[in-house]
Amino acid sequence: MRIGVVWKRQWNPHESLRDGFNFIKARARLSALFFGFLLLLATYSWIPGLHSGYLSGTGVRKTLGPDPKLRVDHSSAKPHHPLDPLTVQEIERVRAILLDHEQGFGSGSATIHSMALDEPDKKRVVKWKKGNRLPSRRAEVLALSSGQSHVIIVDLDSGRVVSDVVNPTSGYPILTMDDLIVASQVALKSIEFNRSVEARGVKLSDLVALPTFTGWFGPEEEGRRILKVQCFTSQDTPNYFMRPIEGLYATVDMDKLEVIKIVDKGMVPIPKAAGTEYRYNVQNKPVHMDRINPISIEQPEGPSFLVEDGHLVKWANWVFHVKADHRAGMIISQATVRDSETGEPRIVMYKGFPSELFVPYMDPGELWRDRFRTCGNAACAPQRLPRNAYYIDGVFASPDGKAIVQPNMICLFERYAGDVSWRHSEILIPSADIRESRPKVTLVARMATSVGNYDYTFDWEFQTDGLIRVTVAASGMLMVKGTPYENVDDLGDKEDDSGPLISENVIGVVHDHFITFHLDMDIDGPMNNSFVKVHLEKQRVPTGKSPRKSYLKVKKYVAKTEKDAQIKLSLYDPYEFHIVNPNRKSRLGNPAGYRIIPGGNAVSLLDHDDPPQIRGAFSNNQIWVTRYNRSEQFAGGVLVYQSHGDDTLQVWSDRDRSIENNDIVLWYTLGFHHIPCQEDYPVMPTVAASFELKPANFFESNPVIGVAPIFEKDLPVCRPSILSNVLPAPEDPVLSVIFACRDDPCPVKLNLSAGAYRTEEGKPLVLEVVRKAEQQLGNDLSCDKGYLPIDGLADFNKLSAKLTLGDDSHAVEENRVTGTGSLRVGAEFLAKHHQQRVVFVPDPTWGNHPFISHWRYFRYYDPQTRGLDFEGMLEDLGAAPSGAIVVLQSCAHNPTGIDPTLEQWEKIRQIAYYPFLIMHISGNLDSDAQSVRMFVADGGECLIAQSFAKNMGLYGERIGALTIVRTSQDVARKVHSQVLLVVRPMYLSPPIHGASIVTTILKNSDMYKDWTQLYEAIQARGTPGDWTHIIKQIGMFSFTGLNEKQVRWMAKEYHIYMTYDGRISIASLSSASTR
Ligand SMILES: [Cu+2]
Repeated sequence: MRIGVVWKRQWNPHESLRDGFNFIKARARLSALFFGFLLLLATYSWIPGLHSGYLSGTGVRKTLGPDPKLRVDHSSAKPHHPLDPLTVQEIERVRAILLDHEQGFGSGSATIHSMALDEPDKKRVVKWKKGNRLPSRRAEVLALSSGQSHVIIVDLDSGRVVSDVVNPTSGYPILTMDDLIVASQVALKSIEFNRSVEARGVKLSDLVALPTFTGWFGPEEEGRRILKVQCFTSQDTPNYFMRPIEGLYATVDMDKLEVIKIVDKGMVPIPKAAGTEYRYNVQNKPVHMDRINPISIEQPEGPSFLVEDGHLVKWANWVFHVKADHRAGMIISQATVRDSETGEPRIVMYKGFPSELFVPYMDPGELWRDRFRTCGNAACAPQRLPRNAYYIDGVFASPDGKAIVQPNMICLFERYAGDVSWRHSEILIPSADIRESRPKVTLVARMATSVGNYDYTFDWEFQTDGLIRVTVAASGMLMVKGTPYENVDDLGDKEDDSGPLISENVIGVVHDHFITFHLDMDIDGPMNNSFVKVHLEKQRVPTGKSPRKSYLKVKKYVAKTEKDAQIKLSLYDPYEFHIVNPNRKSRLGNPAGYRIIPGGNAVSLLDHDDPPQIRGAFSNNQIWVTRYNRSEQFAGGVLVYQSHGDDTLQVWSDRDRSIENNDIVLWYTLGFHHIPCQEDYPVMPTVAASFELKPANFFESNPVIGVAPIFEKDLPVCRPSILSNVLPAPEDPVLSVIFACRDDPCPVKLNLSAGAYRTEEGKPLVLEVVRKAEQQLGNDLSCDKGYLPIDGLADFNKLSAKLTLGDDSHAVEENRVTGTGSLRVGAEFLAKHHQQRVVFVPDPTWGNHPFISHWRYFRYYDPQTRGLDFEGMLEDLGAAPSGAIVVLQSCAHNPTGIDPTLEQWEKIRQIAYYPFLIMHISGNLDSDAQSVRMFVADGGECLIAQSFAKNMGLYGERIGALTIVRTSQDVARKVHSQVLLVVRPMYLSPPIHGASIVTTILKNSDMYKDWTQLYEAIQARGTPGDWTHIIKQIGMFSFTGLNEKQVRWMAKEYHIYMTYDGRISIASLSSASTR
């Protein structure tokens, strides 16, 4: 694995990689400026250093935690603890002091490569208690000036630079953002380099240039800071890592800003873009597995931990300090656990952090041989972690000394996965049913970081039994190499040494990962710690004493000096490794201790005289113990970039200082070999490795014996619903508009979706004739509230059929008409008794109309002409299978408002085999009903559904009528009996009130006249406005022609809601709302 980072000049961690990618492309098009780079062999560091941080310009940006309560105002933050990181104000003050100290910082000739708290002496920190004055605050600055690496100590209390020394060891400080940008720019200014890119058919606008860090390989590269720039193409993919331009790179002198060398080893096919996509929303690869239901840990009573003053974490029996660090990522300090007998806080570890990372690639080629250490300038990705998480920001300095806030860099959360801390079931005591167990709930401090091609997660997990587990997980993109071959069979004996073929033209280069942790263990105090090797030694049983031949015996060896503690792990020579405090004994006389328990691990097999291994020498052993030395923090040395390996853990340990009964530091190197395989393409599933720090005779007994189990009564009810597999219904175009409008807090909003008449005040309009009918019903004491028969009010059925078919209808006269209910009853009846189940509905139609599962659209609306697509309609209906049911709206088509002419109706009548007519009638009955009556006139059969919602304004009464016209009285009778069977399980007996109102109006000639002449009455009163829609209906709905996107935009920007097909109802408008 190698690590790379894609950077943008205006760096914003909230933007996705894709944004960065587009940015790169855009910038590349503009100026052939490329910000991608690959970070290799730099100092280990986890934040970017760039000029424009969050704090430049408009002021301090606050943390964007998921919980608004967690927001921190960094502009006024103050330190509370001696180990608290530099605050924004302190960073700005250091910057001001440096500007006074050295003019180069103002002119740009001196650059800040890192700035962090210069931690006070350990003794002072250990003595410090809350409420005491803080020890003087100091900053340590690593800067490059005139080609020399300066270590500058700034005292914030006195406002002075107290020391400025040139670092005596080899190497350079962490590269800055500008270094990386400049390296790309320098390479891309080279005509020769660009020509080589274009010769490969790669457009410069698709080019991603990544500066790759260089190692140190002797005199040729001595005395100058260099970077190598490698290229990828981003054509048709955000995953350019899988599309390397193999065999081409440029070496750049970072101080002279010139290309030293361009290497072009000839064309190697660039791997294809297909199959490299990994974004969920973009890829459409089928997933051949069942869906996993959403899962989450919830803490209804909130988290059990407390974060005091921003960095001090208190949880269960633990207290520790946590902070973000520009180089280590996350530092845990002063981890203290409470004694299980006395409650006394006991220090376990003074400081723990990942100290160095080493990733050698197994390709000795010139470009690849350098790629062996991947550290540096990683972007700490804003974390998307468990919902019960608490977030802590990082505050850092940019190369010009300005403060940068990295939000949500660290997160804390409690973890419980049903695991058991301890358990026992007792079966041999029959009288007692003993089943004891304790849950394993842990607290995790996590830092996740995007390091270009790789994403790393570092977890420090604290257990109540005193154990600390450290886990490193890596995922992301492999660094791959282009190859001409597409199949292993083509390779033959030409097999690439550097790794296996993992996709067509893609070699996954074999590499190792090593991460060395600095673990400053202070068991019960900083002094008096010893490192004990607890050896399991095989003993022979003396002949004849026992049938057993051998057994294992524990022998302890206390390491005297550092060389005694250079440990290479071996399964065949097993040891436990303890850090003990011989001065703190348990009641039984055992020294209090902690042991380090290695997890799966790997060792570096490179020769010790191989230059990468000289610099990565901290991986020579898996365990080291050194005498505490304030300056020995980073296992690869202060300056790692191009260093000669003269300041590593190996060098310090070889001093062989005494470590017995002293202040000592434990180092642990965790590693794995990585032989890539096909599953690592195009993105690698997470691999993880861990180790543990576990109490050994530290407590008097099991410290969690008295912890409460989890009681059922304390848990939230969380039972799977038998309906949990029900998928959410697709969005209903009308209902969702109504809900969206209802939930819109804007006081001025307009819902144009509902097609119901409204008064000026926006209230539903009640016709006067309806009021009159209700009064009459109210006064008629013979009216009761008894059940209606299943087929409803006989008068209502007859009158509504007459209304539809006309007074002189033959069908009515000949008793060929039956009916009750309306659309839904008709649909159910057809579903049960009609052979041909296919239903044709107009495209578009009202959302309730596709009422049977087998429905199809016929063409109706032509968006080009905004009129009827009559040709299309005839064509579709002509092709319908014999007996197909055709749903037709008799007039005032919903939602388009467009109707066929009478001539067109006649043609439709001739081909629509089985019409189900939806009747819209209004003031002008006879003309509205004309189309319907045409279908019945020649003795044809049909179903007619009519509603009294709109024409009488009886929306809430839910009153409608189904009229079924048959060819004979006999058929009509049989149909009627079956319709009743349909009705019975649906609603048994229809509601009485609406039917009574309608019947009253239709029976009473005066009221009937009032109703049918509503339009005339309005006109006679001189009511302003055009009321012709009452008689035409056409115009109540209007098709605006807006598409769904435009409709959503109208709702968002102007709070005007309409159905997503762009239909509006004129009836929803009033003079107030149109203002
Ligand atoms: Cu790897």
